[in-house]
Amino acid sequence: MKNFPPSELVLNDLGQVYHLALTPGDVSEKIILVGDPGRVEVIASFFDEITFKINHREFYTVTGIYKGKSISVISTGIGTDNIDIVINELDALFNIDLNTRTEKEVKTKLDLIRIGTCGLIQKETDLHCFILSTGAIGLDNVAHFYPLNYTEEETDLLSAFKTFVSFPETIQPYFVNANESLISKFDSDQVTKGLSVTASGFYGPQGRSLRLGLSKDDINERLSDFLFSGRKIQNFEMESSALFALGKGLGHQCVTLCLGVANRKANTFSKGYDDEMKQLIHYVLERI
Ligand code: R1P
Ligand code: URA
Repeated sequence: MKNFPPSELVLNDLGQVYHLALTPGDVSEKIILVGDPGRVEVIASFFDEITFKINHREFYTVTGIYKGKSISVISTGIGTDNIDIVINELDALFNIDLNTRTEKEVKTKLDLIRIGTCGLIQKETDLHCFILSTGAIGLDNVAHFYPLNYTEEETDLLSAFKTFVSFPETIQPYFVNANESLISKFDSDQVTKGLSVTASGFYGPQGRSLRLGLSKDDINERLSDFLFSGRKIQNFEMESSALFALGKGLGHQCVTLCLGVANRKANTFSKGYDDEMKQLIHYVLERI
């Protein structure tokens, strides 16, 4: 059986996984992931009881009970590089015996639900709408480091996307669907379903131009016009591609719901979204 040495499976002096500072039993099998550590407290304020809390770097974890269900919420910080850490360490927590450093025979399948904010790229989509990501096009590179299998539909969509939007060869997009069973829990007329583009930055990689300008300036136009089997791109955010890819590769169920806080076509940004974010959190908590 494969043994994971200290350089690969990194544990601190307390036996906790290195970045998240968690030990088995600290978190539930239903986990809400958020970018902003401040959003953890907001979600925890909905819990009837808090059973565990820890804060290390940008990774703030709270476990609690919501209407009889045990749920954890963890902040990932911004970006797919952090998602690589969070998903690998959460999977290790459940599916590797941290004492013997060997893979467990019986695996635990996690529900990983991201609640985020996003930039809308269809002009007619209103600020503060809820976007349910049915799949994510990754403009980051995290998934390329793993031996992942893509479905025929994922491969076809990616190839249509690469033909429609031409990127420099240094950018190699990938595409992964969210989990069908989680999508069906959140699908209603309160959400707009669509594809997400996961960008490797907030400014240039999402077509924002400040002093430095852009090497490729028509990208947002092309993204908003892309259509594949009735699926169009609704938003930009910065974590879902790696979440869906690594989650699926490790056997977990993943999905993302985001609140639209910018409309890139209308050149608008929310003046405040605390109440709408609470409504999205409530919408999610009631369905998991
Ligand atoms: C950028 O402002 C951040 O907001 C979005 C993006 O994905 C990125 O992390 O999500 P969160 O609000 O969850 O952080
Ligand atoms: N998050 C993003 O990644 N982009 C936006 O425009 C807003 C939130």
